[in-house]
Amino acid sequence: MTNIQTVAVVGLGYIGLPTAAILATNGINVVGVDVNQNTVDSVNRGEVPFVEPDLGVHVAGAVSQGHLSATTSTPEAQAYIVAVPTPFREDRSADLSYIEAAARGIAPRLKGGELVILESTSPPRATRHMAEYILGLRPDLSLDGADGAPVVHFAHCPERVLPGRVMIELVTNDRIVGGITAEAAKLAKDLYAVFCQGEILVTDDVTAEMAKLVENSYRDVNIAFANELSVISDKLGIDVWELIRLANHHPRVNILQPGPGVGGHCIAVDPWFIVAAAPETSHLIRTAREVNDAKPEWVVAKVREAAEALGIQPVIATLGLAFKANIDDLRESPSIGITAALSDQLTDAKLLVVEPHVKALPKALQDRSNVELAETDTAIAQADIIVVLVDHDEFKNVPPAAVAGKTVIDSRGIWRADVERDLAIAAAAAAL
Ligand code: SAJ
Repeated sequence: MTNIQTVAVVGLGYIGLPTAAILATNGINVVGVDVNQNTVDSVNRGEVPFVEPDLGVHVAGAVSQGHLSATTSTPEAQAYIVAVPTPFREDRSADLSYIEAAARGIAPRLKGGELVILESTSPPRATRHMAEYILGLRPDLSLDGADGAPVVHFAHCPERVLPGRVMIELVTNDRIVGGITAEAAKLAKDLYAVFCQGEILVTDDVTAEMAKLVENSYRDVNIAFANELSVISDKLGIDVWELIRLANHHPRVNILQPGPGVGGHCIAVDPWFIVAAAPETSHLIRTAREVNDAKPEWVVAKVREAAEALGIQPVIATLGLAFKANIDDLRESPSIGITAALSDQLTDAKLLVVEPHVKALPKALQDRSNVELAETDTAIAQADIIVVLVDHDEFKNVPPAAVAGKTVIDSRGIWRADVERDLAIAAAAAAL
């Protein structure tokens, strides 16, 4: 049982807001803090500023019950959860400036006895850096009570929820809780037990930081394997999705799916934190990043070849801008770079960009005379070349006859993986 009744969640993004909402719907009094006034205003109206299934219901419920509110300045609280971005800099080391800004907001509010949790995905020792930073601003407080100074408890509790399934996974996933001290870990464990039904595993802060990075690197390495197979298969003239489907019938083989590259704010970023921490020894992790980062260029080259083969100034429909299926999150999305490169390289082509989850083109694609946002049906009907970049359900449901006779470059295998659909497309093409 936790004694904590008031929590301030600093950073109301894809992780902070769901965490604030789930704590609040479980009876904790939560104040969300964000530098963006629009985010604060929308949360106070009970609205969610981005797409995440079920989050809206939680936020609206928590706000109307009076358990959740938002503000731009950090209030006093018994516990603080920091969920701010940790991007990487040009040299691929982690940028901790958002954590430091959050720490500057928290430090003046502390009296001693509080728990400060870092949830942001962080390089090894970031939690210690945050603790030292706060105690540097507040030398009257301490980590361990030396000289009788009041203690502040620090822990790292990485989130592992999958965008698109956040409200389910927040409750059901096992959770790692790493304390700088054993007492900090215990306090954090008790707080997460308010809503987490999975196992809560206790360790130290640095192991918890690495566990999170390792999980995402594991996935990156495995996606790189699938992406490399897709390039090899193309050279050999075989269908990689058929190949993977067959290989995965082996009881100990489970190959992931190739795509146009790896996007999102986690898997494309976190492995670099490991490489930066141990550059001499992170061969496989670095190579996986390079393989995945090279995939968008390969897709662009495929489209250019197809355009040359057609010998016309083609209309190209690019399906999807999000970094993965059925979400509106465009962060680090390979589709954006691919679409921008096609616009730069195929200046005579017309690009019809389809993304059912956004109302406007992102900045990188605005003000380009050969790019416009279009509906799925219109783009497919007008296109000579269809490039599938995201496996949104809306694209999966396109009837086979609609794409018959067109050149399809399907980086996600949404149509090619389905043999029956292939046959239906062939039949529709034969009937043309
Ligand atoms: N992707 C593929 N092939 C696959 C699987 C994914 O190309 O077989 C691509 C996706 O299209 C996307 C990228 O990889 O561009 C990442 O997508 P994802 O669904 O694998 O992961 P994220 O980034 O949405 O969420 C990950 C999750 N981590 C793991 O699965 C180990 C999630 O649990 C973490 O909480 C999240 O990162 C995070 O916040 O770190």
